Amino acid sequence: MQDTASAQPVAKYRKDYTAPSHTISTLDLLFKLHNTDTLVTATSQVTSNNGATELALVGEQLSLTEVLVDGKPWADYVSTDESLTISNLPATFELTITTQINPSANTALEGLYLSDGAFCTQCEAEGFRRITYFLDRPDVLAKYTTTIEADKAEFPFLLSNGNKLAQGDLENGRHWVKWEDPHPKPSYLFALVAGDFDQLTDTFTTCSGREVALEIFVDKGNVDRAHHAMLSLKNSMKWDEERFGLEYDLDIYMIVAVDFFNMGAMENKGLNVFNSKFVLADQSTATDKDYLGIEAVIGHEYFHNWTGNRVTCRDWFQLSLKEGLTVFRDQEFSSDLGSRAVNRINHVRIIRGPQFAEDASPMSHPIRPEKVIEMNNFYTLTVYEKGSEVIRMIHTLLGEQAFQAGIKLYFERHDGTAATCDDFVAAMQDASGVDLTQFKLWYSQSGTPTVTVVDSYDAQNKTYTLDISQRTEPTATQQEKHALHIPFDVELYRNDGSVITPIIEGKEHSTLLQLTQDSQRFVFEQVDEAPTPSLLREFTAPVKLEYSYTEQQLVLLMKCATNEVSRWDAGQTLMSLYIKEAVSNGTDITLSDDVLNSYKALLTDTTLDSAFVAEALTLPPHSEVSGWFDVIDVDGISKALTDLKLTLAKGLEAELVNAYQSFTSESYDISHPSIAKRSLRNICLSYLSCLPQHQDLAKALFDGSDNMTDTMGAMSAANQCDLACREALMTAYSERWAHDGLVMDKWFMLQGIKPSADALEGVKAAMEHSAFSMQNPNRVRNLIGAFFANPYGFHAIDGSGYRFAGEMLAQLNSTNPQVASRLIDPMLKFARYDETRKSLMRKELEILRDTPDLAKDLFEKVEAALK
Ligand code: B3K
Ligand code: ZN
Repeated sequence: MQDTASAQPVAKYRKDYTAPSHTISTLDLLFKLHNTDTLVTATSQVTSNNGATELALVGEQLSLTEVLVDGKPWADYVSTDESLTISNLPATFELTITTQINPSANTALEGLYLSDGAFCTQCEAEGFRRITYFLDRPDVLAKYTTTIEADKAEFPFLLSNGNKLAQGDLENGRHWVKWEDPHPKPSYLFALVAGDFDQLTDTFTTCSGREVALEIFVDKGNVDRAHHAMLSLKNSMKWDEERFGLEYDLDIYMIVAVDFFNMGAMENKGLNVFNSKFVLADQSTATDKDYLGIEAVIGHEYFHNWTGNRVTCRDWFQLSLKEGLTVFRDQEFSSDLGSRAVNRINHVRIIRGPQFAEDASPMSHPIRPEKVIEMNNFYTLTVYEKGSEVIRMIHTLLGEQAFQAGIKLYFERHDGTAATCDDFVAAMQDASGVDLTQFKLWYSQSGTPTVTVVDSYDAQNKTYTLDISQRTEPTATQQEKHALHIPFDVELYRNDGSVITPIIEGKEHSTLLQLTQDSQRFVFEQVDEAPTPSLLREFTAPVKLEYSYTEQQLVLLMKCATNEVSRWDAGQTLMSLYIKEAVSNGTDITLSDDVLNSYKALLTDTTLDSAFVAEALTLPPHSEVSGWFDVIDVDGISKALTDLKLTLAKGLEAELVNAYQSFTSESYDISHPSIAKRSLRNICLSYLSCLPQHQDLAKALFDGSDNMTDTMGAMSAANQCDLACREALMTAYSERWAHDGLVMDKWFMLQGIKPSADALEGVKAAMEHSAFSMQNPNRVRNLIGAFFANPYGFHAIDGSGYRFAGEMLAQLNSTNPQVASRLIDPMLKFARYDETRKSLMRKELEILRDTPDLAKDLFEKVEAALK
C-alpha cells in the first residue's frame, strides 16, 4: 500500500526520546550490485521490547519488492515514501525485506552511490534508510553479516565491515564475498565498497601482540600517494595504546579513498571511507598542511573505533559525545607528534573565528542540540570544535591522570552500548571526585560567553585585584542564560618579564582560577609592583575576553609570556587594537616603534620555532575580524587588513628579506623542522610580495619549486597581491595538473578567493575548466565555497555575488542538498551587514525559501535565518 509523504519537514526534539520498540540482534544483508538497479535483501532477527505488535521502519527512495515474516510472505504492512509499518507481528520473528535501489542516480552521495565507477556507501547520519527499511537510529545495535555479489572484472574488490568469511565465483562473470562483523553496531556504521583499486598493505602489531592487517585502497596508479596515510594510521594505533590504553579490536583495518564524498571521512567499523583529499599525498601534489590534515583525519577516524563505535550515541542529539571527544583526541595526537603550540593556535583560530560566528548566527545551538530537522545540519563547528573545547575544559579541571581514570570508567560502564553526554560527564565526575554539576551547563547552553576583567593594584598593601564577570548574550533560540563553570588560567608578570608567584589568601595558588558566578573577585597578595596579567592562557575556555590591555602590556607579553600560545595571543590582541581603530575611524594604520620592534624580535630570534613565528605573523582573517563588530563593514575591514599588512611589510622589510633568504633548502622532507622553515618562508613571501621591489620573488620560488608547499606559497602570494606573474603561474599550474581534480582544487580555491572585483568572472570561467564538476563536492567547495568567503566578490555591492550564490544553491538543492546546506552558511548571517547588502542577501534567501522541492537541509536554515 502506498501513501504520499507530508510536505512540511518536521522537527525532532531531544526531550522526546523513547527507547526503540524492538531489538534487532542480527542483520544479514545480501547485495546484488548493478549500477541502476541493485537488489538488497535484509534479513533480521527481531524481538519486541514492550509487547508491541507493530514495527515502524524508516526508508527513503526505496522500491519495495517483498516482505517476509518467518520466511512467509506478509501482507500486513503500509509503506509510504519514508516508512514501512508492519502489523500483527509475533513477539520474536525473522524479518526479510527486499528492496531495489538505483545507485547511479544517487547524486546526494548518501546511502549507496557510485564514485567514479566504484560503489560506496555513506550512512551517517541517516543514510542507511536509503539502502533498506530499518530501525535507522544509533541505539539499535545488531551483528551484521554482508554478502556482496558483483561483476568480477569491473569490481574485483568487494568490501564490508569486519572479517572476510568466504568468497566464490558465480555465473556470468560475477563473484561474491561474505563479511562478518563480530561487534554489534548501529546502522550508521555500516559500509560497503565495490570497485577496482590499487592496494597498499602493511601490518600493525598491537600491544597485546596481535597482528592487524592494514589495507589502503586507492584509484589505480595512486598507490605511491598513500604512504603518508599508512604511516599516520600506524602512528594513530600506537598513540591510542600509549596515551589512552586503547587497542584495536579486529584483525583487519581498511581505508578506501574515493573522489566523490560529502565530508572528510567516515569511521565505519573496520572499513573507513575517506575523501581522497585526506589520503593522497606526495611532495609534488600536497602541501605540508595537507600532510598534517591527513595525519589528523586518519587519526580522528581511527580514534572513533573506541569513542564512537565501541561506545556510540544513544540518539543524534548526543553527537558531541563521540565527535567532541574524538576531536579532542585527534588534537592531542597531532600535538603529541608535532608542535603543541601551533596546533593549539590553529584550533583557537577556528573557535574564535567561525565557531563564534556560528554561535552568533540564526543556527546557533548548544553542543548538544535540543531540536533538529535535518541531522546532517548539526555536524557543525559547535558540535565538533566547541565540543572538543568542552572536553578540553574537563581535562583542564581534572588533570591528565584523573581524566584518563574517567575514560577508563566510561568504557567499563558503557562499552558495547549507546550512551549519552550525561553518561560521559558522570564517569568523569565519579572517577575524579570533581563536581561537574554546574559544568554540565556547557552542554545545554548555546552562545559565546564574554568574560570581562577589571583590575586594580594597591601599592600600599601590595595586592592586585581581578574583578571577573561573565555574561552570555541571548541566542536565536535561547533567551535565558546562566553562569557557567569556566576554567580561567592567569599568570602575572613584572615589568622585567619575570613571573609573580600567585598567592591568594596567604597560600600559593595554581594559575587556574575557577569562575562559577556572574562576578567574582580574586585578590593576589605580595605583588611587589603593578603587574601585567596574561589572561585566559592556553585559551582554557571558549569565551570572548574583555580587558583593556595597553599596547605596552601586550608588547611585554609578546616578548616574555612563558608559553607560546600566550605570546601569539598578545600579538593578535595588539593587531586587533589597530584593526578596530582603523575600521571604526576609517584611518590609516601607523605602527609604533615598540610594536614593530616586537615583531622584529620574533623574526630575528633563532631560538624560536619558525612555525610559531609564522603563526605570530599571520593576521586574523576577514571572517574573524567581522565577528568583532555589531555591523560588519566589509570594505572597511578589507582596507584595514590590507593596510596593516603593507605597514608591517614596510616596517619589517629588512628582517623579512633576511628570514626569507636565510632559508636553507636541503632535500624536501615532511619533518616538523622542515615544515616550520617552509611556513616561515611562505609567510615572509606573502608580506614581501606587497612591496613593489620584491614582486619577482614569487615567480622565482614557483619556477624553482620541487614541492607543492612552495608552489602554493608562490601562487597564493601572486593571487593575494595580484602580481604581474599571476596569470602565467595559474596557467602553468593548470596545464600541468588539469588531469587531476584533487590537485586542481588548489587552483579552483585561488580563483574563488581572488581579492578583486572581477573574482566572479574568474569563478564562472573556472567552472568551464575540464577538471570542474558540479557533481563533485570537493570541486564545488574549493571554487564556489571559497568564493562565498570572498569579501570582494561574494559581497560585491551590486549584489552579483549573492545572485550567483542563490543560483548555485538552487542547483545544488536538487542534486546534493548536504553540500548546498554547508555552502549557505555565509548567507544566513545577512542581518549583520549594511542595509544594502542585508536586503540583497535577504532577497536571495526569500527566493530559495519559495523554491519548489526545497530540501529539508536548506529549509531548516533558511527558515531560521528569515524568522
Ligand atoms: N562521523 C563522520 C561525519 C558524518 C557526517 C554526516 N553528515 C566523520 C567524522 O566525524 O569522523
Ligand atoms: Zn568524527
